[in-house]
Amino acid sequence: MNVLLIYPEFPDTFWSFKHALRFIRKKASLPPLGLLTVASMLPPDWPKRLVDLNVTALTDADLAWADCVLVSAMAVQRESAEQIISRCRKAGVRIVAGGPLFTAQPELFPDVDHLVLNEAELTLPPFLEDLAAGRAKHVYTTPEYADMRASPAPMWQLLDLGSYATMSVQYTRGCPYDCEFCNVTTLLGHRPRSKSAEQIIGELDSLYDLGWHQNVFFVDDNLIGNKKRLRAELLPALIEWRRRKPGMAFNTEASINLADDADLMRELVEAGFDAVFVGIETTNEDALAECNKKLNQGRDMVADVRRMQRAGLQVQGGFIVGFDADTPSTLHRVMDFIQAAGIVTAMVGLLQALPGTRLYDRLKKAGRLVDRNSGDNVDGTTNIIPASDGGSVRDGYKDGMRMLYSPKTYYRRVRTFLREYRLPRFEVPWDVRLFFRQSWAFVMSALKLGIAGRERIEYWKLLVWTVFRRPRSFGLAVTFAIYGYHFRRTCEAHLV
Ligand code: B12
Repeated sequence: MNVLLIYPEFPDTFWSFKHALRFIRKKASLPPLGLLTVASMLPPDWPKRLVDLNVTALTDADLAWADCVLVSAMAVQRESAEQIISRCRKAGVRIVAGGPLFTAQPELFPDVDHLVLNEAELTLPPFLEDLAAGRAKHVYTTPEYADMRASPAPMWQLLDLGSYATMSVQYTRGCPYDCEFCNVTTLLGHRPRSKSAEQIIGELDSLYDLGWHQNVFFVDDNLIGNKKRLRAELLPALIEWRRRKPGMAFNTEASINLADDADLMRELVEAGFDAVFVGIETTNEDALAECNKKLNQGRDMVADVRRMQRAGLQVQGGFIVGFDADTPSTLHRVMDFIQAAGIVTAMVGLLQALPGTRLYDRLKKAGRLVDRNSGDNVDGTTNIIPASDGGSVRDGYKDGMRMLYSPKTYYRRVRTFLREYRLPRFEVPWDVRLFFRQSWAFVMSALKLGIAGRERIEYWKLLVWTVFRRPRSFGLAVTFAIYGYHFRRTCEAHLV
């Protein structure tokens, strides 16, 4: 059975990093980890190929080669996924689909032959068994959650590693909290389930052996969901591992209470983490209560962010506006917070209700949903019909985002961050390819942003400031300049 694994294209959005990737001559920011994991669960003797549409085109020859196509997607990739499905139908290839988009809304995909939903560790084996016996069904689903210790290492060999900016691994799934808008707990449950430290070290080893010595994203919903296990098992193993295999820098996602634990922050940095995405959501206490984000209530979150930055962790923040409890001033307060805390990468989204969430069910019952949502919470659209005041937050959203990423505001924020940040001292072995890529990115940024760009004054001001005040952070300053260009392009061109 020739199996073609296809990953649909991401639209040009905040998280696509498309405009930034050109500077480092990469095509995609992250690999399709779900498909690579599923590939490892298929019979070893089936020939397998991967087509990630973010990296390469899908050709008719690819489809002619395939006996079976496996598609994975999240909601934001829906349009591209629909096109793939229709091409497969025309080519007469059997289609199997799974991942968050299909798990949340299987009824939208009657043309898919087999919807293998939830976690493949549980639903793929019965499907494969039925397929072999010639009685494969249309839908495979389960109310159970998988044991991560039985989850195989992703099949990295299918990737063209050089096309990606970052690799990813997954230590845990699930999150102990219960925020009303989040899809994670519906898909993956409240009890964090983890792989063993040996599994993660094995995955990192195989990436290292394939020549990957750069960034790795731990795509956990909340890495610190089970702190005890993290500190007892994974972190000591990572600290020991990087003594032998230096170079890789890690980033991840965690809840704000990370800032309460100085030892944990120190150990994370020692283990190689230098950045963390935190769901801060809003500074409006009423909105935090509305969405049940209890953890963030009653805190001084600027102080929290600073503690993490001083410990050596860059904080990237997720923010949401458009809650019923929001008022016209909410957006400005959130933006003031972002500036004060020096959160360079701040994803400020309009509240959307994703199918499968408690928010979706509540608003559906109240008759407050419109038909379709884009799945991209940073494009200025929403499927929620506003309560009376919410409308005014939305009216200001577009201008607010443009302001947040305007050169003056953005570069000032970068300086605020660099002032606070204690850059960890990682040993990075000399790598000629990395050196050329970084040099190329610097030259390109100097030409595109420093000479041709409308941010030219801010760009040079930042670099000169960094050379004198934070010389070790020079590379980071160039990276931020490039990110800023991407965010600005996205805000200007794609906010609808
Ligand atoms: C990494 C990640 C990203 C990366 C994507 C990188 C990439 N190339 O895929 C980035 C940072 C770009 C991203 C962005 C966004 N993301 Co995201 N992301 C994740 C995250 C944290 C991990 C995904 C992952 O790699 N998981 C590990 C693999 C092993 O799991 P998996 O893909 O789910 O695969 C398993 C099953 O789903 C299944 N499976 C998957 N594919 C297939 C295919 C077949 C054929 C079969 C049989 C089975 C199967 O088997 C696998 C093993 O069990 C998830 C949360 C999560 N825990 O999954 C959110 C998640 C997928 N993201 C989500 C969202 C909403 C977004 C954003 C809109 C912003 C946001 N609020 O986070 C943007 C949209 C992108 C854009 N605007 O361009 C939602 C998706 C909801 C939905 N219904 O689609 C999730 C679930 C998080 C959430 N808060 O709800 N994201």
